[in-house]
This record gives sequence, structure tokens and C-alpha cells, in this order.
Amino acid sequence: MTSHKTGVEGDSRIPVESSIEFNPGSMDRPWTEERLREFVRARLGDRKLVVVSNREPYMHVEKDGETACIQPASGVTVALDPIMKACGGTWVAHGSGSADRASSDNRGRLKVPPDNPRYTLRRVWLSKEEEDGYYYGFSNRALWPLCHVAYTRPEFRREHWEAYANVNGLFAEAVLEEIGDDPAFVFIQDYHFTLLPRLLRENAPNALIAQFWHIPWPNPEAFRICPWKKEVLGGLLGNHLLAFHIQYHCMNFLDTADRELEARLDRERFAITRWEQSTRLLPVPISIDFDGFSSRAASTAIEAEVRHLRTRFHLEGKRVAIGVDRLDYTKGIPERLHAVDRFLSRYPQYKEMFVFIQIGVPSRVHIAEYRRLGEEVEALVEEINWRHKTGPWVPIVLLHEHVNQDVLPAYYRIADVCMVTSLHDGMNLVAKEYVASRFDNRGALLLSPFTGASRELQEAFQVNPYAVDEMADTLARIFSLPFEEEEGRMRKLRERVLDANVFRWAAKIIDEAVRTL
Ligand code: ADQ
Repeated sequence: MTSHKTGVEGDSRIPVESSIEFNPGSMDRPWTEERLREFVRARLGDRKLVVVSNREPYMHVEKDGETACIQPASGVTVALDPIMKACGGTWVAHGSGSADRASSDNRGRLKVPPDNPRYTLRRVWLSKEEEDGYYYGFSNRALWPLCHVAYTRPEFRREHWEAYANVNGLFAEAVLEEIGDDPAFVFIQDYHFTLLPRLLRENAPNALIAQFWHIPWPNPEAFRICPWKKEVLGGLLGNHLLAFHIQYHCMNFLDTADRELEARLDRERFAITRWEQSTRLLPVPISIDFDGFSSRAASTAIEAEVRHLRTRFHLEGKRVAIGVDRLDYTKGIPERLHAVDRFLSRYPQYKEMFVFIQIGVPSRVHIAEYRRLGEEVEALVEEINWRHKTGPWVPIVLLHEHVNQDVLPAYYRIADVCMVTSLHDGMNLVAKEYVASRFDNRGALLLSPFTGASRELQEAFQVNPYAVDEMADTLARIFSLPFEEEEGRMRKLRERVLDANVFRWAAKIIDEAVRTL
């Protein structure tokens, strides 16, 4: 084992560009759906493409006696759906919708999107107990708070761990059934499947296995409290390639493996070798379908929706801020509300001239911390609105709606500022979606430096979400920004996201995975 001190934020031993520059000579061309499709065909050849995630990209639910198909609000599925549409293949995920069984065949399979089928969705069925232990238990009561270090204490229970291990086994069975002995590229998503890569490595010799870790990886000090840390690390080292958003998370993973396992570390190549098997680590920031978002934002349908929203929320002549999140304690929503409160107290000239719209879709409500957060947010909105309201005007509008991706750009377009105030976040796609929606080069992004996105989006107004007064002052600064500065910053932000879009992210991962062979 080599010894090494903990990676620090901003560590620059591997240049950030190395995570996105590849295929020299071709970077002048933007990555599109079409280009990715050709690239995947060339790189993967006859390998089957299989994506695995907990959340399914399309969910069937029973609504008013009818079956509706919805796209769940999750960064992971929003990012991967355009890739699967481009490349085809099979997506294996937990079938969690109330009408999922009725809309799949007897092996849990169906073609999606339902109105224009492009790939196969293979649903895995879990009992309530399995879902409780694996998803609400070990994944979201243990690993999620452990990795985010947002001062919510992780909870480690043996029965959760056992259910988690069991469900990883069920997913392994489903994947093995899909690929048989064929050559395949299995692309696993996230912290729900730390044991799956090892199970596949042992049982599918023709599979090339890669995993993307969508949340932060903490430093070894934080991680060491996990009672099953060796199993988790050993499972993840079943991957040929393990990718994170940023280099800091890779460094933390290397340091954690160094601390906890007998393994050979190659810090030059960013690789870990154990039992004669190597896992390469890679920083590659996830992104969005920039063009898709941008052109949807400019459509006449969105134009009409923008007008509708301005009337609905009485926005004429007012400055507008927006927040769009799953209701999660890592997203810094109470901090954001406190900042709005402080802003109105310090800059009373904005009373009646300002509206903050928070779209907070309920998430993981079976977990007490999430329920408490929902109550805290409700209470804060009520308290702040009461403090500042005059006549019919209240400063904060709280919507518990799931906004369809087709309509979301309208919300981004009505906002002079988008507030992304995460206490810790792997990337944060909302920041990139806001930028992509502002084809008019207007608007400003207030961004927490504790998001992965802050590394790329340097023209955003970066403010520590724990520093409430600073956030309030930044809002005031944004509202008095000269037009040229607002436009210049947004133009630059758009260039950055346009260039590093989600198709490029996928191409980079596939390219690097193939190179590990
Ligand atoms: P999340 O924490 O779920 O995912 P985030 O990056 O914040 O991800 O994206 C959330 C997605 O859900 C966005 O596409 C957003 O538009 C959508 N969404 C949020 N609220 C919504 C609402 N009310 N209605 C409809 N859609 C809504 C994890 C990590 C992140 C990482 C992503 C992708 O925690 O750090 O960026 O994966 O890797």
C-alpha cells in the first residue's frame, strides 16, 4: 500500500481538462445524439448495451382510474434517457409504479418511450420489505447521508444491509438474464449498486462493467464509520471503470481504498488493482442535452407557457427568483428561504417587487428526515410570508408539483435568478438546465461552491449557502447588475454547457471503459 494524504478540494494534480479532452482532432465538432450513436456502434461493436439504475426512466401510474406514464424527477434518469434513445439497448430498473406490472410483459419488459419506442425497459420487481431495506434503508439512510456530509447522521442497520445485498443479487440475476454469455457493456448507476459490479465480474466474463457514482465520495475519515465499508469497496472494485463527477471525488475514493483495503494504487494512471483485477477511476462531469433544452425553451409552446406563468403568479414588473429541487436536506432549501427573508429585511425596496418561486417535489417521504424537512420548509414559508406580506402580495410561492420536463424551461425563463444552494451535491443538473434554457442570454445563476457544477460554471455567482447574509447581498447585487455583465456571464456559461453536454459525457465513459480492456 502506498501512503498518501487526503485529497483536498481544488487539488490539481490531474488537470480538469484531462477528464473531457479525448479523441484529439474531433473536438471541433459538437457531440450530438447522432454522433454518439455512431461512436457507440464503432466502440462497442456487437456488445449489448445495458444500463442499470434504481429509478426507472418511465413509470406507469394509476390516476383517476386511468393509466398514465410519467418521467420521475431524478437527475440520473433525466441524464441517461437521451443516451438510451440515441443508442438503443436495455435499461434494467426497479418497477415502482402502481401500474407498472400491468404495462409490462411477463418478464417485466416493455419498449419505451411508449409513444416512440427506442429501447427496452426491463423492470425488476421488489417486495415492500426489499424496497424498505434496500432503498429507504441502506441506500438512503446510510450511504446517502454518509457520502453527502450535510450533517444528517447516517443510520446503519443490519437488516437494511442484508436487504441491500439481496436486492443487488436480484439485479445481478436480471442483468445476467439479459446478456447471457454475450459480450456486453453494462453501465451501472449510483450508490444503490455497490455490490452488483463484483457479482457481474464473477459471473459474466464477457461483460465490460462501468459505474457512474452520481453523488460525492467523502474523504476516508467520513467513510470509515460504515460497518460494511470493506464489502462496499470490494464490490465497487468489480468495475473495470468507476467514474465520478470531479477529480476530488476520485481522489477521495483512492484515499479510502488506500486506507481500508490491501490493494495496489497507481496514482499516475488513477487505477486500483486488487486480486489481479484493475479498476480505473475517472473524473467526468455529467451534463444535460443542452440543445434539446435550449430549443425547447425557445419554442412557441414554452413562449405561451411563460405568458401563462407570468399571469398566474402576478410577475409583471417584479424581479423573480426560482428554486427547483427534490425536497432533500442536501439541497439547502431552508438556507435559501432564510436568504430570501434576510434579503427582504435588508433591502425593503424590493417588497412587492420580488417573488421567489420554489418548486419542491416531495422525495423519499418514508424517511423521517425528509418528512421533517417538508414540515420545516412549509413552516418557514408561512413565517416569512407572514413577516413580509403586504396586501395581496406574498414573497414566496411554494409549489409541490412535479413539473414535466416539457414545461420546466418556462419556469427557468421567468426567473431573473436561479438559486442552487446545495450543502453538498455531486453535480446539480438544475444549474445546467437553467443555463440551457436562457437562449436569450439573460438571467443569473446563484450557485453553491459545494456542487460539482461549480467547477465548470465559473461565471455563476458562487456563494456559500451556510452564509445567509452573503446570499442575501448577492441577490441584491444580481438585481442591480449592468445588462452587459448579465449577458456576458450567461453567454459564457452557455458556451461551457453547450460544449460539455451529456452526449460527450457518455462518449467519454464508453471510450475510457473500452480502453481498460
Ligand atoms: P439529484 O439529486 O436528483 O441527482 P439534480 O442534479 O438536482 O439531481 O437533478 C434533479 C433533476 O430532477 C433535474 O433534472 C430537475 O429538472 C428534476 N427536477 C427537480 N425537481 C423537479 C420538479 N419539481 N419537477 C420536475 N422535475 C424536477 C443526483 C445527484 C446530483 C447529480 C445527478 C446527476 O444528487 O448531484 O447532478 O444525480 O448525476
